[in-house]
Amino acid sequence: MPASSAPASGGTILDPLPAAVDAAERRDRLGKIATEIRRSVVEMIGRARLGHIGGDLSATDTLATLFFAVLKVDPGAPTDPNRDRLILSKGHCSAALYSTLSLRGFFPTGDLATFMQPLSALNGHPNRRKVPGVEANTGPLGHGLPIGVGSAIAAKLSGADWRTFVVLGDGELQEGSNWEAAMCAGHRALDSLTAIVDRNRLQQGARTEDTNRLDPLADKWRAFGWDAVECDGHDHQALFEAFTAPRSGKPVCVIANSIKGKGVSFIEDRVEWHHKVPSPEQVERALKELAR
Ligand SMILES: Cc1ncc(C[n+]2csc(CCOP(=O)(O)OP(=O)(O)O)c2C)c(N)n1
Repeated sequence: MPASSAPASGGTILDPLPAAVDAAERRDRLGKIATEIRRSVVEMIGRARLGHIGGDLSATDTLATLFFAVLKVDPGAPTDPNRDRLILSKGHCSAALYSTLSLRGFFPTGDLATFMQPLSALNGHPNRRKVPGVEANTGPLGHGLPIGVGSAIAAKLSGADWRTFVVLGDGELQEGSNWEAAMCAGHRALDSLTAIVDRNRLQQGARTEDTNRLDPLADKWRAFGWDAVECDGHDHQALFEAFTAPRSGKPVCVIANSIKGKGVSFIEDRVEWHHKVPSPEQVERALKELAR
């Protein structure tokens, strides 16, 4: 287990990384945190018999890097006006977000066992009024980036230096609202805004490039007035560097090349695991592969 401390509310929280760690230690510690998040996702979905396991596991390293090494957030003050904002636009991957928030200390890890249960705050799609650390209600694809643009405009108008990050699915980019938002962000030079595309090349039921081709994806963002960089979406150091590069006067899109289902061999890059649920035996196998 990575460095941890026990919250007053019970369960285990993991400590964020200090700013001064070197690249090797950052990789090591974020890798261990990501394993904990993945284990939690598998357990939650296995218990609830519902969820979107493939997309949860592909976005895990992005969420781990953001919440444990990049975002200026305080779980004790989740609505601090000066906090950075993270919007999970691919809201169907709520299990990864809840696991990350909880392990970071936003709410007790014991609550994760209520995922999808009647009256639980941990619904299939995140709700900002129910869950500390959730910045926007998402689930209907195509809404997170427009909300993120509004957030970045607000920061700019008030002269504040907090940042907004939006995690998008690649299939989600087929929603036209993303491109209206991208055009607006480019026009307004919203350089406090970072969009991250979880580029796992699968969507629901098919490959993105067979459904509605996205490539050349970086060029599309650049044409809308953004900087665009590509990196390995499972390399924590590469993600860290992409998320913390100096501001350039333009919004930034990080295309995080990822594998849907990353970390569990029989789930990786298989279209049926968009929202297939592992059997109890498969949960056991997955947890063995995700050994600490
Ligand atoms: C507007 C809208 N249409 C359809 C859906 C149903 N839906 C949920 S996830 C998904 C596929 C999303 O693919 P992608 O963005 O690539 O996510 P990932 O593969 O990373 O899970 C679809 C079509 C939805 N949530 N919202």
